[in-house]
Amino acid sequence: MIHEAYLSLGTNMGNREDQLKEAVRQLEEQKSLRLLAVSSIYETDPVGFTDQPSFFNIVVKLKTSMTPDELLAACQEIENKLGRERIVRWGPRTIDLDILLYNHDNIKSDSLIIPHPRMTERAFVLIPLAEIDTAITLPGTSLPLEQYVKNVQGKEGVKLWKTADAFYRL
Ligand code: A4P
Ligand code: MG
Repeated sequence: MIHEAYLSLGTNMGNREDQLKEAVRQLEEQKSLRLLAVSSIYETDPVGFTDQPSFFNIVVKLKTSMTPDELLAACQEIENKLGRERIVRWGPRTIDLDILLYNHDNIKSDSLIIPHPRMTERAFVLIPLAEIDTAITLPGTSLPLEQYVKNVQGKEGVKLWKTADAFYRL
């Protein structure tokens, strides 16, 4: 079975563009996964723990035969390879990969919640996601993504930093 998923990637340590590029490259190298789209890079004000440097955020869309748990493991392996250290929850990180959506599934296990529970409150997720796919709806709702983007707070803290074309060619 082939599944469609969206990931959110964020980093606020070191060379942020290089970290994103390397993470996307490592996703592309996965055998059972194909990237369909990569958003532009947005420079974003930190949300949650605000006393930390600004982030670079992107969203990617992919097709995969992996189960959600396998996809999470692949994401965590990439985080580990790129030297992610977990020091402060919501704090600075070399790279964070979160699964936003997996088909139209609602998943709740000890290790995984999909859709990502905070995605609809986060402009740094919704804006790059809408750039890839304005028309998608979230599981359990009929509201188009555009509507969430319209309502979300903190859009002024999300600024286009590099266009998708200039950042990464699939
Ligand atoms: N987990 C559960 N659901 C998921 C999912 N859908 N995708 C579990 C990925 N992981 C999921 O994550 C902790 C655990 O969440 C994992 O072991 C997995 O089993 P983590 O990545 O180790 O820890 P974290 O990233 O510190 O926590 P979390 O909850 O991912 O943090 P958030 O909520 O993603 O916040 N501000 C800006 N501007 N840009 C950012 O990218 N990121 C955060 C991180 C805060 N502020 C930010 C940004
Ligand atoms: Mg995370």
